[in-house]
Amino acid sequence: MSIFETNFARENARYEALITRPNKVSGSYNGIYDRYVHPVLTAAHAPLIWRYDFDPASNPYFMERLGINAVLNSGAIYMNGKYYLVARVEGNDRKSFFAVAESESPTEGFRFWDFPVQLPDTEPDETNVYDMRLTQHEDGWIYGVFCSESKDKSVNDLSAAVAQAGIVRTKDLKTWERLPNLKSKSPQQRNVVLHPEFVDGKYAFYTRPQDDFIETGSGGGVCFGLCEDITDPVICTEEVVVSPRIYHTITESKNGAGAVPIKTEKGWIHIAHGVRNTAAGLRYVIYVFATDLNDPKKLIAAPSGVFIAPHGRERVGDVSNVCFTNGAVVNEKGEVYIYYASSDTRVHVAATTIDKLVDYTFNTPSDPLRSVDCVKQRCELIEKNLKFLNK
Ligand code: M1P
Repeated sequence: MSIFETNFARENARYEALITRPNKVSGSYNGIYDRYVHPVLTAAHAPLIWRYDFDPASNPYFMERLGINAVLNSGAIYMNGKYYLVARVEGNDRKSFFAVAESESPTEGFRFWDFPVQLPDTEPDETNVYDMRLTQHEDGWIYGVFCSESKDKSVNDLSAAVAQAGIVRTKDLKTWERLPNLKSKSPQQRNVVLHPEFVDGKYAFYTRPQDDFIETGSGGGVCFGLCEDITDPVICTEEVVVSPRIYHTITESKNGAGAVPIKTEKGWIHIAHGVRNTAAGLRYVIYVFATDLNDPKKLIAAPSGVFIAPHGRERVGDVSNVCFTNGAVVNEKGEVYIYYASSDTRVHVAATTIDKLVDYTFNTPSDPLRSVDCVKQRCELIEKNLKFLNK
């Protein structure tokens, strides 16, 4: 066999073994959700036809020509009995793009379609796109809201950038119509999510106003605003804070909406991310809050602290100490699958149910915000437990 044939056969076999590898629940337990042992998507899940030139004449060593650096923050949707992830795929060139991976199982077997999403090129200054949230809206469209990043030409700083919310819509995840970027009063927007239902007859967005590309500055947290016309998307109301940044909590530095809110009998459940600063840099964790069914800007539950934090090998990657989600699905059995990326490098899944998520959201105590009160809160739990143990 030629070098090409040997390398091609080996890599093809490795790829198929990876895609068909069974996944299983990991040993860690909290009663809230199950983590899975293997990531569901990694850079190695990128099809070989995306990366290698398959022509032995032009690629005698079967050398990678267009490498993939990471597969991360993934939108998710459950349709017609199948699970679809619209992942952020980052090439070795640092540019991200979107690609659809499909599986009949929520926890394993995700295989990318042959071609990545080819977005209509309507924003000439746009350099990078990432982190699509997929909303199955009651108007019949599936919307993808993502970060559209451009260089900030107004300042003399090579890395200055502007983040806006790009919007596309589709019926089949194959043909995508691009709509104008969302306009709001904030100079920058990232982590914008479209609510799945009309509110007061209007489209409703969870936004994250920010003064700067990285720092949210005066931005008070995850906000909510309405939009009359999705084809000319402008936030026409005040952006009111739904889930605030709070001193000495997991949202102190910033936070952002994550998965599209999940409708339950008790309220809309939001799975978001919160960020705090540390000597080792920013630490991103996933947290949960709930809003009112009839008024989704009204916070009705805020379980204390972290829902998912990076564990073990999840803690290391291109941007270490990060857990981030922009996609979760619910199937007809009431099972919930939360797709979260670790350290901006690969995508994992955590599985729970609507019942457990509701229990967690509405029965986990909220953060008392001061150590002395946290101790009181914990002592109450201990006293209650000791009574149960008859001590
Ligand atoms: O690197 C961590 C995350 O940083 C950004 O999130 P935020 O806007 O809240 O800082 C996003 O760019 C996200 O893609 C990334 O995972």
